[in-house]
Amino acid sequence: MAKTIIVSNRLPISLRHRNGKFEFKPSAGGLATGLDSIYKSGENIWIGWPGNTVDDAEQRAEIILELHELKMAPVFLSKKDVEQFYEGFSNETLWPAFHYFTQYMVYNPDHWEAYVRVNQKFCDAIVKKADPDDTIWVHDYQLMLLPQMLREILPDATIAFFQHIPFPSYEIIRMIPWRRELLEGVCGADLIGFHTYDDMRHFLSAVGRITGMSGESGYIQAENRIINVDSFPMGIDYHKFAKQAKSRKTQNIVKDFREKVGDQKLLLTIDRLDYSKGIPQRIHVFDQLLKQHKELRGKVSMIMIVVPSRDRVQSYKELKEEIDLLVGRINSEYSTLDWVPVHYFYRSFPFEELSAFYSMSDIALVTPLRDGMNLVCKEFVASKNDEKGVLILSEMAGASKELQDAILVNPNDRQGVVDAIYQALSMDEEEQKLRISAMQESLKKYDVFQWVKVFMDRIDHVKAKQAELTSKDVDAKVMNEIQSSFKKAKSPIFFLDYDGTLTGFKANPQDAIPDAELKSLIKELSGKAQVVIISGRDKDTLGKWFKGQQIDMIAEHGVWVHRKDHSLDWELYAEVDDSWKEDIRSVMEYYVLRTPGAFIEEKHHSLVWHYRKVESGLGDLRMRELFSHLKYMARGHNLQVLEGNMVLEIKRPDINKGRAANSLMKGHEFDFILAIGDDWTDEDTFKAMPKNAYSIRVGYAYTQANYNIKSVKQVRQLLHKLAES
Ligand code: GDG
Repeated sequence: MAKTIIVSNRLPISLRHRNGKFEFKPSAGGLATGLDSIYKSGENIWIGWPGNTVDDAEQRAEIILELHELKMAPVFLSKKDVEQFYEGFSNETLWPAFHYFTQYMVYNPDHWEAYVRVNQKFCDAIVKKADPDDTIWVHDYQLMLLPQMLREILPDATIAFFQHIPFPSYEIIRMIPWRRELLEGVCGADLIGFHTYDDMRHFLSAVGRITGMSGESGYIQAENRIINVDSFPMGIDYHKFAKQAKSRKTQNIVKDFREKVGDQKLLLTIDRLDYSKGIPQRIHVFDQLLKQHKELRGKVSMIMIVVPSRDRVQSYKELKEEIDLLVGRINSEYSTLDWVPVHYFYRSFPFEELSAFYSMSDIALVTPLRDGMNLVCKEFVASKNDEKGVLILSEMAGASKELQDAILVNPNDRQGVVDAIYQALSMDEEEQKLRISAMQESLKKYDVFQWVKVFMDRIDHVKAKQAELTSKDVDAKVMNEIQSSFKKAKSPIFFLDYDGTLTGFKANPQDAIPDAELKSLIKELSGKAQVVIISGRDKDTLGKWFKGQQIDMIAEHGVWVHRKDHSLDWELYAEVDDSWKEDIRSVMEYYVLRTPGAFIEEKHHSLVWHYRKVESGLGDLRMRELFSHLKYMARGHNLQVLEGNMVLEIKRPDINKGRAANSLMKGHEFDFILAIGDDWTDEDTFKAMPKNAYSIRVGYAYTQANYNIKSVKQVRQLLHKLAES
């Protein structure tokens, strides 16, 4: 049976070296708790770095055995790997970039090389354990290249990726020299998750702009499959926090702590040591509060827990020194013999003590400058069994999208945060209860188990969607079937669209000239079948490009036809009334003036507004505006507005490729019909085809055609196969 493999940089344990022996300490982090039921069941397994370097082969073997018992497998990293991959590229390039701290970004090619090397190490370790149809769920920014590396070796595996930290705007991503590799790496996955909608939309925009892959409604169209990108806000193990806060052990600690600090309002802050958390800014805020509200001195204290983290990275070392200095300064300025403004702890606490801090504090001050989600604020709310307490939360934390009943603040607005604390200190109990209970309801419902469930369900959904599309794929078997049916045929006909079908798109449409290979392919085919090029292009271009070929051509979606055995050059296939054009052209021109790079193409029966060369984003925006403008006008003229590949076309609805193909076939018997196209205009052709025809759409989009084919390259492969039959 297929199994699930969880992969993260760190395993949910810590490996410690003590008295010449190794010890494992399980981590009770949110992710580990949420995924507990997954990796501990059946044959499932968690693969990652155990968090310490081990060079001795014997010790490694011992660790592998012990971890095996815990349903884990280690990826061993060398000291150099840790320095360059983890501390280097992950924490000195990606972390600052993704949290908008571009001033801390390091661009070091050696670090990048190490990042590639270590992602490969992970890949090798996984491949050793994985079966071809397993589900592999990769976590976080340290492993962005892994999904694609895995895809190459395990093409049929189900691969998912979740990023726990923010995904920034394209403006930041473009600064990273290895941006394309990173995005293509992640796009090896079938499902890509982020905490918030903003993260996912930034990701989609970066993928579109940097890799050129198009996307719509959270789906990226990769070459041979669709990829779903979605938002999955992570929750906590709500009941664990609620239960612990109620426990006798924690309540005894609360009593003890409370006695020690005396009758104080307590303001709690808990973070890993990180510049993204806004710790120094918070001390400045507290200082300002005590300056402005002298009456609060002696009555309010801040409990500040900073958990040591990444302290070998230079910017973290400096941050630690800054915090030490600021705490020293504020305490020396305001302390009295029986009151200290800031109780500062640079260490981590056991769970029951952490719970006691949550439980006894009146206010949680969670003011990161950027945070993917932030679980501390959720844990504080879950620990408030009496529903008393106030959460002050930064708008820059992903959690702020859910916890609208917190007092939301901009952490850069110092006075705003001071006022928020003052508001929190004066908030009556009734309001506190209303706010806390509303947040509790939501946190109970969307807990970490629900998060895992929704994510895993979504993986199934994407796979089902992919299967639906690939069930129609022109694979080797289908190619052989088409070939043998073609071989038997006495009067075969091919309807071939041009752009996006026989040749790829070019920024300038006039540059998409048929290459030598295509010309000779068409020549060979036309010796064996009736070949019809059926395109939206104007007749002059088609005529010039295929001059001398023994083929039929349908231009402008069926306005014009050129028959190979007729003496007439081009024959008008549809009566055209173009009195509508003037009105529409003036509107389109207005949008050209406002949109550098856009241009109008006039065809016999239609007007086309092109935006392929417009700055991405702006082009879409203007197209939408023009679309609604034209739709309104189209009604009066009985016209049809259609969205194509970077074009908007307005035309008469009764002129289409399907109608033209039908007229061309009328009165003839064909025993083999093949129609290939790539966009909505070809759907008319597909619809018009008789049941026994082979209709194929290029790309894995929904279609009326019987089949989908991957790309132009595969179309040519198929046609070569038929030409050689
Ligand atoms: C990343 C993203 C995202 C803290 N002090 C102690 C302690 N903790 C625990 C808390 C909490 C966890 O550490 C911190 O989690 P956060 O979510 O707040 O922050 P990051 O570590 O930066 O996590 C973040 C998260 O991934 C999940 O996707 O929310 O945005 O940056 O669970 O309880 N635990 C114990 N003692 C302590 O002293 N036992």
